[in-house]
Parts: sequence; structure tokens; C-alpha cells
Amino acid sequence: MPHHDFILRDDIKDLAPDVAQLIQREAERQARKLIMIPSESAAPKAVRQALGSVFQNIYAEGYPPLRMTRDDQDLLLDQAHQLVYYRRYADRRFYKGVDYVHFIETLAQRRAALAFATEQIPAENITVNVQALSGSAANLAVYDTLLEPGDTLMGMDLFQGGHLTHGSEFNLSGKRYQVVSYGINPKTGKLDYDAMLASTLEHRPRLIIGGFTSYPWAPDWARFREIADSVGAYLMADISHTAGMVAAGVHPTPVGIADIITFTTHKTLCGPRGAVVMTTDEEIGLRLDLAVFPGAQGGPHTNKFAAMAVTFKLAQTDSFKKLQAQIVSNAQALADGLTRRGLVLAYGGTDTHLLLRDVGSIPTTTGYPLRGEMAVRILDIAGIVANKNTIPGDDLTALATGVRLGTPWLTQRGLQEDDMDTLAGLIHDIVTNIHPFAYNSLAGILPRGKIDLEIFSQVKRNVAQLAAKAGDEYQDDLTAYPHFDIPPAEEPLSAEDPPVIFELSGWRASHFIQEICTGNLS
Ligand code: DSN
Repeated sequence: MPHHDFILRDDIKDLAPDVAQLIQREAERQARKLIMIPSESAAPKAVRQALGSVFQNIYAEGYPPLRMTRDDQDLLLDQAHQLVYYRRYADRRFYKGVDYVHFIETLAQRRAALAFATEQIPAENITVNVQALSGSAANLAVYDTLLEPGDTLMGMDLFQGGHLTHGSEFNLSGKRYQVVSYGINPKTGKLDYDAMLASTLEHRPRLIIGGFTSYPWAPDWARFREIADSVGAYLMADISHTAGMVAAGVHPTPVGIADIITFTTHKTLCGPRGAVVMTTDEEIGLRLDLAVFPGAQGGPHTNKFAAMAVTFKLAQTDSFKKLQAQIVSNAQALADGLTRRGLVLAYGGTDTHLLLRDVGSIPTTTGYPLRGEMAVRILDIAGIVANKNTIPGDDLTALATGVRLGTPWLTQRGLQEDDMDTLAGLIHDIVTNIHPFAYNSLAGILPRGKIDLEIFSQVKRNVAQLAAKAGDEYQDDLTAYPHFDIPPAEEPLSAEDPPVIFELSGWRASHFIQEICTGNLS
């Protein structure tokens, strides 16, 4: 082998053992913890093989031939037929060497259309773009297609479940366009369509965005359409969170109702990190293509096309449909388990893959309120991974009082309704036993929380058991402290046990004591 060749062929374990080890640790973390971030899922091995394939090496600025984007799957895969065109005619790519990229991109597009086609809207009527690098880029490209700077767009209030790109002041969407938000009716916990209509008539947005990141109820797409039509607005559906459930037919589809649909492919779809934009309006589709490339980005990630072509094939299988139905049943079982134990859910429940616990409503012994951040930090150390989230009533992200929980990943690992009930018990044991307090640091007053070690250790052991029961492809040896630390069950301390004495000195001793003790000893 020529000397210079080593770098192409050697294994990551030899070339960068530190990186290989971190990958192995992350794989172990994913196996040993119960991941309940609703926007995360495990991409199947076949999807990751496609992502790691040699398509990664290729630039393909431009688009595949329009002709191929209209061919059905059989003709698309007739390689001899397609290569004749490739060799004979110029196409819409800026670089050559894209013989097989044409196949893989159009296959991803066609399979995406097949996965989302309905009885009324066949795949050939759906135009698909798979190039946007991720969901935010896809949404911004849609705005660039349909709006002029300064136009008004309407989206769900960020504090009630909207996404950053639906008009947050910190995002380009909120800086470039006028933003009007809609929200829920606090009495019902559900989206207030009447108020949305009134606001639409008043502000006359040019674009209405339906779709949410942390609102747990299914949208009424026909109602969204009616409201958009009342002022001639475009309707965009951002179904990033629910795309897997939509493809499986267990969640309402906006296909045939919305003018344009965006979604990421790595959430309930369980595919690569990427995004799709779909429309049944071919003219909008062509303009959207230009807004993505060259409007917003250069070369697409062609390895992602390969991973999407695998993902959308899997999304049409019966086992994927069963998985998505089970994700929803599991979320409902979790919601029931939490409510039965007296915990309050923001929005009152769920009919999707996610729910929000209102931790601010939990009575505490210290007089300080429990915040989402404290709850999710302690849950994470116990082995349950979730994120803090604003819920209706919150007005500061940092002090969010919601905890967002989702069931996609655990359902992929085979957990079912009875496991969700066990999990509800473990979550309950953690969040109802946190003692919030305020830590007077040099940076100011910081909200913190403490929990009794016995309760915490017991939950951690039970989480480890549940994670071991759940399926996973992780095969390597299990690591111990400092990476993973499962406390052994210990005999409780008895009066005969010798006391342990700590001697503390120094100017920060009182800070330290205040930090480690629930009582005010300082
Ligand atoms: N960050 C995603 C989520 O977790 O919902 C949305 O982009």
C-alpha cells in the first residue's frame, strides 16, 4: 500500500482513538439512559450506513433533471435508461460526476412523496425538495419564497409551543418580517381558533404557519385553511415533530390542505438530520428550489439524500406504522400515569408523542418554586433525559416551569404502556421530592434544587433496570464511574454506625455548606 494511502483506509480506533472512545461513550449513554426528548429518536443502522457512505464526498450544486423528478420509482431505478440521458444531455447541476447523485436525490424525493401521498393527492402531484440543510433553513427558504421583507407572518406563540423560526425576535424570521402570534385558550388548554381568526382579520398576515414544537394536541388543518383563506394568506404546515405520525396515518395530514409543508427528518421520522419541503403547487416548488439553492446555500449534503431514501422506504412499512401508533399510545399512558399520581399537565393531556409537565404547580417544602431547569438536571442525573420548556403563563425562558417529555425513542426500544406507568412513577418520585432553594453566588441568586439521596438512588437503580430491559444495539462492556454511576442498594444507616465527621475551613466554607445542605446552616 503506498504510504500516503494510510489516511484513507485506517480505522478511527487507530487514527483518532480519543474520538472513537467518545463515540463509544455516547452510544453507551444512549443505551443506559431513558431519552425522552420528543424531537430525538434513534436513526436505524441502515440510515447511518447511508449517512456514512461515499456520497459524503460529493458536491452536487444544482438539482437533478426535472424529467427524473417526475419519473416513477421503477423508471427512476432503471439505471441503463437514466444513464443514457445523463451521458447525452446537459442538466441542472453545476458539477459533473453526479451520475449516481441524480438517482439518490430523486429516489429520496419520490419516496418522500410516496410516504406522504394520500388517497386524494398521489405522489406524482407532490413536489419535494430534500436539500435544505435542516428545519430552520427550510422554513427560512419558504419565507423567502412567499414573502417580501416587512410582510406579516403569523405563528404560534413561542412560549406556548411555537418554534424559533415561527417569528421569534431572536431569529431572522422575527427580524425580517412583522410577526403576529396566536395561542391557546387558557380555559381549555387548546388552540384558540376563534381568537386566531379575529387576529387574522385584524392583522391580515400574508402567511400563517401551523405546527408546533411543544404543544401536545393535533392541529385542525381544515380550520387553519379556512382562517388563511379569510384573508387570502398562504398556509404553511411545519410538521417537523409529527412527520412520522403523519406518514403513518396516525396524525392529521396537511397534504392537500396547506400550500407548503416543511419537516425535519430526524424526529418522529427516525431519519438523518435534515429537512424536506413539499408542495402540491409546482410553481411554488420551483421558486422554493431557487430559494434553497442558490438563495440560501451551496452544495447539498448528498449522503443525507441516501439516508432519506432509506428512511422514506422504511416509513412506508407496516412496522413503522405500528411504531408510530405505539408512540402515541405510550404518550397517553405516560400522561395517565402522571395525572393519576397527582401531577399537573400543561394543556391538560396529549394526543401526540409529547406532553408537558407543569412543575411550577408542585408544592414545595422550602417556599421556593420548582423550575424546569432544576427538574431536568436532576432527572438527567437519575437517567431520564428531558428538556425544560416554557408553558402558558411563563414569560422568561430561563425560568420555564415546564418539562417536555416525549415517547418516540423509548417506543423504538420496545417499551410499552405498562413501562410508561413505571416511568411515570419514577418521574413523580423525582419531581415531588426536589427541595428548591436559592444559591447566593457571586453571579447573583441562582435557583437550585436538592433531593434526598436515598430517593434519588432508588430511582436511579430503577431507571437503570428499565433501560437494561429496553432494546438497544449497544454491545460493548459497560463503563463505571465517572461516566456512569449506578449506586448499589445499601443497608440504611443504623444508630450503631459510626458518625462521619467533615472538617471544613476557608472563606468559602459557608457557601459550600449552604450549597450541600437543604437546611439553612450557614
Ligand atoms: N429543537 C427542536 C425541538 O426540540 O423541538 C425544534 O427544532
